[in-house]
This record gives sequence, C-alpha cells and structure tokens, in this order.
Amino acid sequence: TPRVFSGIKPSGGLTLGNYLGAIKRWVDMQSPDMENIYCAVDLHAITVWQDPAALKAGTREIAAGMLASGIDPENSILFNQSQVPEHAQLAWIFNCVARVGWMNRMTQFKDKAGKNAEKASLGLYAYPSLMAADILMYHATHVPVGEDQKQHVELTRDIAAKFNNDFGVEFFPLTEAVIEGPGTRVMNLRDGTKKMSKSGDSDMERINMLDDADTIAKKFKKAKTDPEGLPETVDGLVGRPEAKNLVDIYAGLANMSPEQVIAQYPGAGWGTFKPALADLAVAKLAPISDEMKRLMNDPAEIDRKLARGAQKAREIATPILEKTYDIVGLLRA
Ligand code: AQP
Repeated sequence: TPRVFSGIKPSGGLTLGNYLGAIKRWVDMQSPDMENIYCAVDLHAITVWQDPAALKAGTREIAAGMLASGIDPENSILFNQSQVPEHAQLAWIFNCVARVGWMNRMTQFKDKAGKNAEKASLGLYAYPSLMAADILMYHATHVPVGEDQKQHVELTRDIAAKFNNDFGVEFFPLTEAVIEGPGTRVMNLRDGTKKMSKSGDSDMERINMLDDADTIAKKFKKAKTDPEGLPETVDGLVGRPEAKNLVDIYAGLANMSPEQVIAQYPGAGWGTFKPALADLAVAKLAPISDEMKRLMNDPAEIDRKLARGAQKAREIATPILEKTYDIVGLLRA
C-alpha cells in the first residue's frame, strides 16, 4: 500500500498557505487504500528560535488545524515529531550519508539564514537530513508538499539512493513529491514574489487560519494588486504575480481551476473580485477555525491524541530503525 508522510512546523500560527498547500490536499487525498502519517515537526521548528510556551501552543494548534480540517485520527496517524525519538536517531545516520556539498545547494537554508549564515544554527543547515529521516522512517512512498519543499524531497531521494548504494541494499524507497493544484504556492499578500509564511514580518501579508471574518476581508482588501483587474483569460495573468495569486487562492478554496475562476469573473475589477474572494475564504475557513478553537479549549485531549498517534508511529518506526542500525553495523546487544 502507498504510504503518505507529510508535516508542518509549529513555528507560528497556521496560514492559508499551509492549508491550501498542505492540509487541504492531505484531506482530499485520504483514502482507505493509503496509509497516512501526518506530523507536527517540532524538532524542525527549533532550528530557529522558538519561545518554549509558544512552541507547545503552536504544536497543539497544528494538531487542532489538521483535525478540524478533516484529518481522521482513526485512519491517519497524527503526532508530533519529538515524541518519536527515532526521527532524530535516523537523522544522525543520514547526516553521515549526506554530503556537505548537497546541503550547500539548499535554497531554503540560504533564504532562512540570510546574509549572516555563520550565525545560523547547525540544525538549520542539517534540516533536510532530518526531513529525509521523517519521510524514510516510514518508508513513505508519497509526500504531498507545497512547491517550496520540492528540493528537500529530491534530496531525500538522493540520501535514500546513496544509503542503498553504499551498503548494497534495496532498503529505502525513492519517495515521490506530490505537488499538484493551484494552492501549491500561495504568495505573500503584500509582495507576490515571496511565499506566504507563518513567520513573515507583517501580519497583513498572510491569512491565518484563526483570523476572523473582518480581518480576512480587510487583508484581502489591502492585498497588493495592479490597476488592471482580472483579465479575460489566464494568459492575462502572466507577469502579474499578485493578480495570479488571488486567482489561485480562489481556485484552491473553490476546488476550481484558475481558468474556471477567470471564466466566472471575466474582466472583473478588484472591487468586485476581492470581496467575493473574502466571502469565499470566510465560508471555507470559518467552520474550520471554529472547530479549531473548540479543540484548543481542551489541550489535554489534543495531547492524548498526539500521544496515541506517536505510539502508532513508533510501531512502524522502531523496526525500520533497528534494521537500519543493523545494515550500518551498529551493534545491538
Ligand atoms: N505559501 C505556501 N504555499 C503553499 N504551501 C505552503 N506551505 C507552506 N507555505 C506555503 C506548505 O505547508 C507545509 C508545511 O510547511 P512548514 O510549516 O513545515 O514550513 P514552511 O514551508 O517553511 O512554512 P512557513 O509557513 O513558511 O513557515 P516559516 O515562516 O516558519 O518558515 C509544507 O508542505 C509547505 O510546502
């Protein structure tokens, strides 16, 4: 059976980018013919500074976001990464398989470390190795992610291939990234050339899953656009990142293609399209955020669900780690 793994970092509140690029697609992909494993990757979050109390709250918020969006904990495994210590153990092995030159090519490290890379944590540099461990820990065959994670999934394949080759085994699968649909790259509302991030400087550049209806309407109203309005066909979006982004967001939320969105509002002005987009976003997100808030009122219940998920995850992870240690030659008494 195909096995799906994916994760989200608790490095701030969930955004519309995390929803359209990840969670919504996971929910749409759920099927009885697949095993699904979803993780709040707290060990990844701490590669940059996290306030300890906010990290715990953020981990619960991610769990609540997944549950409220329709991830079913009976049919999917849902947990937080640090409760399955095998991830960190396998990451160490992969640190010894991956090459420094491979890490040097990772664009996310360059973006996040900025100009002063010397001051970045060693963990931020080794981030892709831990991500490879997350995925390969379960021999996952498919990883649904946003466009920004494509390079890391390719590196995961490189690590699997080198491990298999170095030790002369066919042990780790070559995992496929699944990057489809209009929501795989949601952009910043104030700058259409940057992606929407949880930890961006201004709250106006993103829609948070917990934003109320007025805030969502205000943010779309103030979103950067150009004077042209919507074109008559999608070709008219070329070279207009902000306009394209709003059309893509509409398409992602409405389960439509960008072509269908344009066909519904050909040549519309922003004064027409932005309020329609805000109404659609509120209609889709309000039931989810209401349910998230309800779940977050009972943190103990979320913690119980995560602990149960971690237990199920370890049942898969432990034998794979043991076998890996054996292949590498680490003695088990
Ligand atoms: N803007 C986005 N558009 C589409 N997909 C996105 N994802 C994140 N942002 C967008 C997808 O969400 C999943 C979880 O991402 P993550 O939280 O682990 O890491 P990230 O991509 O670095 O997210 P952020 O929001 O930008 O966090 P910060 O600001 O803390 O770095 C992934 O599948 C990702 O592709």
